[in-house]
Amino acid sequence: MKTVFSPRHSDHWLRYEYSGGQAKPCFEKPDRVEFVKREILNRRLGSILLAEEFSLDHLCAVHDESYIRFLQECWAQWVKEMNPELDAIATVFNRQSFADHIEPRSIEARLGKYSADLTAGLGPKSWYAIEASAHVALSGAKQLLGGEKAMFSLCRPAGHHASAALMAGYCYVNNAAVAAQYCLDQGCDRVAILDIDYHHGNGTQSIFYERSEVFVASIHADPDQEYPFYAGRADECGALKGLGANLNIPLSLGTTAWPEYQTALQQSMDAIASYKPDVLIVSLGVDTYEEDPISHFRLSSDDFTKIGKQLAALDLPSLFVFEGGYAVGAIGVNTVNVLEAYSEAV
Ligand code: OKP
Ligand code: ZN
Repeated sequence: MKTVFSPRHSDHWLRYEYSGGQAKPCFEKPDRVEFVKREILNRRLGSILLAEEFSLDHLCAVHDESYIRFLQECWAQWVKEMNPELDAIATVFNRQSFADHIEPRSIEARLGKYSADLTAGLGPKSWYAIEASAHVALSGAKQLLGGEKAMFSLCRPAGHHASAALMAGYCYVNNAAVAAQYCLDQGCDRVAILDIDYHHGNGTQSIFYERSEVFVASIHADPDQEYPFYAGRADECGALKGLGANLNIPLSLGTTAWPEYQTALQQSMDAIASYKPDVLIVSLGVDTYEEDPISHFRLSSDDFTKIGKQLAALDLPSLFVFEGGYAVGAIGVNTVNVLEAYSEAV
């Protein structure tokens, strides 16, 4: 399996993340994808291609133009109005609707308008990494439509918490959604997205919630007890034309190990098989790992091999898009275990 990568990912890094009333060093750091890249080379998974450039239109096909403009302009405005020594991060949120139609002037107000929470900030060059990450996903999709059986887009930053006009949970542009929309624009009739990151892919769900051409399935920690908290319940099945095209499988924190996970994976695969998509996009997070520092599932490194093998049974052209995973010592092994087992089984 070939991988697409961009060195520009390292333009994005933040000083702190906030949780439990505290500023802490970031779990989401540039090392993550460097470790994955190294393991791909060590295990000879396949060649590593550099991302191609794409028009911004592909990002605006799933995101509001005003939001993309905000991502581009944020840092320069933050430097003028706030403190260039600190990360650009929201402090106020519009939870009423009086000014919803207004593009705010000040950067504090714009940050609040386009942030769902305090888990996504911007640094001096973050936009360049965000754009490159979307290009990594688009390049993978292009290769797939060009005839590759499977591709890995080694995206960073991740995307699955980003919705049409909100950044959240380390995510800015929804790379998997951009790739899915690209596949439709290039002639696919139906695309399935399977999100196996530990956290619910609330951004992806919201982008396609009312549409039938994209089936979205997610297996994740029960939002009753885990981020993103406000989405990911089993009764969220899609709406309007998208009714029936969204599947959530929440699993319990602490107790979910391979037997429970395998059953959920098979259930999501059966639903995808009956949807009969032209292509499958897998939002691949490996934060389901037992030693992940922010997550609470119990998958072992060997279980990731089983995931790859099981997914191969769908026998669909598949684009793997990288999402989360924070146990950097094992992030490469776990990710390549999925991809290698998939390649060997198809
Ligand atoms: C991104 B991805 C809650 C802290 C929230 C944000 C997690 C973002 C995960 N106590 N942490 O899906 O791996
Ligand atoms: Zn995650």
